[in-house]
Amino acid sequence: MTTKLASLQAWVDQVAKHTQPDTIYWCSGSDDEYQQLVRKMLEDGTLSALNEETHPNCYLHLSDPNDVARVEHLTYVCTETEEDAGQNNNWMSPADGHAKMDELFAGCMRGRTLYVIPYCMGPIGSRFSRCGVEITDSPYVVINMKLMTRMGAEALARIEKEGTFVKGLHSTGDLDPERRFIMHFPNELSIMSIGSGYGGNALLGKKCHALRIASYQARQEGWLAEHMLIVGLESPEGAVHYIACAFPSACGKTNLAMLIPPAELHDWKVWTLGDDIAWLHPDETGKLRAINPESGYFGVVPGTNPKTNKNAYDMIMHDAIFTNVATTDDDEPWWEGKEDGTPARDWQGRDYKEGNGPAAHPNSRFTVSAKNNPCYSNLADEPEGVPISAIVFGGRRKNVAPLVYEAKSWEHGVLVGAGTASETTAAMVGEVGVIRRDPMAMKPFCGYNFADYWSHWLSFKDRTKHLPKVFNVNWFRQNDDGDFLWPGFGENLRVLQWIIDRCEHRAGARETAIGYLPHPYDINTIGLDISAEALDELTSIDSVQCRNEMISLGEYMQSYGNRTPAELLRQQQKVLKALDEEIANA
Ligand code: GTP
Ligand code: SPV
Ligand code: MN
Repeated sequence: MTTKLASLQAWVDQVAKHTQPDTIYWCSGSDDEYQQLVRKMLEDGTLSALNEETHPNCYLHLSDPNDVARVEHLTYVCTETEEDAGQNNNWMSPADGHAKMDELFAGCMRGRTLYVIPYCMGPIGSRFSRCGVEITDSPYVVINMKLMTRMGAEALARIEKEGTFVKGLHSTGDLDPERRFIMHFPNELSIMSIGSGYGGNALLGKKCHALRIASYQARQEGWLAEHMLIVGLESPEGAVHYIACAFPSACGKTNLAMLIPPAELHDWKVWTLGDDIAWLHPDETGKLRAINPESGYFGVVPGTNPKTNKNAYDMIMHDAIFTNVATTDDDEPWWEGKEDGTPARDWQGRDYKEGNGPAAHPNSRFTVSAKNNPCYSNLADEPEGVPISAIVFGGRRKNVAPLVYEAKSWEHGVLVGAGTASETTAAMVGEVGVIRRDPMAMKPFCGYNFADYWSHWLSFKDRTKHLPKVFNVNWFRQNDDGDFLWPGFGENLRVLQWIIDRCEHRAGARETAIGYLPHPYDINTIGLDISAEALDELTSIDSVQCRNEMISLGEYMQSYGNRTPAELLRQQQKVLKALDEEIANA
């Protein structure tokens, strides 16, 4: 396979000349090709086979111990001016970015194979989908892209027809963190990534294309590219509502997207559309419609067990790639929170010893095709996507944020999204458990200035007649002993039920300064083991804490200077004033 598209051929030739690979291989995306690459990697030790009986077609990859998560400090957006990238991004001028990357890429593929991966983000036939080509020297990236995207011949055919595509150049380089960079050139629709073979740094269709480049394009073209799951919730009456939820990395998207209803809500059905990324477009009827650009999952392994997420647990029993998990004596994958088996070797391949830290890396991941998911929606391939009833923001907060509340308007909802803050997780390199601002869960992924991004969000007021309602959730409130107040996982459906009932104007709430909160009795707790005190705490707010939070949000938004939309600051002042009144009346 090669291509009849001259611009693509010219780019591949030029990259090959610069990086000096031994061989060039055009990926067809076939199952045979996948198996051949797996065999090659089993031979050279890049992969090892897991227990064939319990985990057919499952493989383990242990990455370099220095290369286990996204590297936000080495991720850059190269726009003409620094202002356009915004303080939410690291910036380099396009000229400097190119100079740096050209130097690092020179000769980097000597002795290696250059793989050309044509891919399509979104259903092949959808007008909302966008194509790209990733060039990589990592066969591990190729097999992951096969599971995560619509990759190969069909994508190439669409690229040749359209003539445009996002160019993604990737090399694992020498894995030295000093020579690792993930660089984006949004105006050129191009990405260059070197020095990492891990997840979001290397599978360029995902965060680099479908979020950073796509968010930049979406602003120019009037749509949204977001770090959101998409899930369909079918009530016992057969009505289906689709909701899109933006939670920061490792804060519960995959789990919510394939939730299993608790016994008391057994007559509800849950359908997964996507677990990480949503592309949202206003349609002709004034609704917001969503597609999932991906076709597989790169999900957090630790914590997955038959009680927390049976769908995910079953889904990764076959045809899955495990990265950085531990293994048992009989080569079954093992991780913290699996609640079955004992580790024999840890994620670095060493004999497991308790003093060496967790057996599986906290950011160990599974890669599987969405076809493995027992509740994959039959609308996931629908070219027009699904209409969204509610947008839900959330984060990991020990305190301050209640279990759930509803924003008072679209503009207020944008403030709620902009105010998302969350404890950091192992998904990125750095300290874990520190609260940081993560507006719309897009801090690592917005390809341009956040102030312009907030204006873009506000602009949907005029673009879209039937805007979704906006909510905020927090599954991670803790008591003084550090226990979670809310059981989470499947029980989260009880909160989603309230959200849907609010959309249908049939659930109660009380108005507070920060939005509409449920009374404790507005949440369906039939059969739920939760104390009245815990439920009271989950459904109440501390006005003084909220006021401090609002003040710090105001300072944060103003730190973006005069690009910050005045409307957002007006919304913040309004909430602040209401909180002052609440405190005065207390
Ligand atoms: P990314 O793939 O990094 O974007 O993450 P994600 O948002 O998809 O997070 P995921 O669903 O994989 O969850 C991350 C971690 O949070 C896992 O260890 C889960 O077990 C845990 N988790 C998910 N949902 C809940 C919940 O409702 N309650 C609690 N306590 N933990 C949860
Ligand atoms: C995230 O960090 O939000 C992920 C995992 O979804 S990665 O693909 O590595 O970015
Ligand atoms: Mn993510």
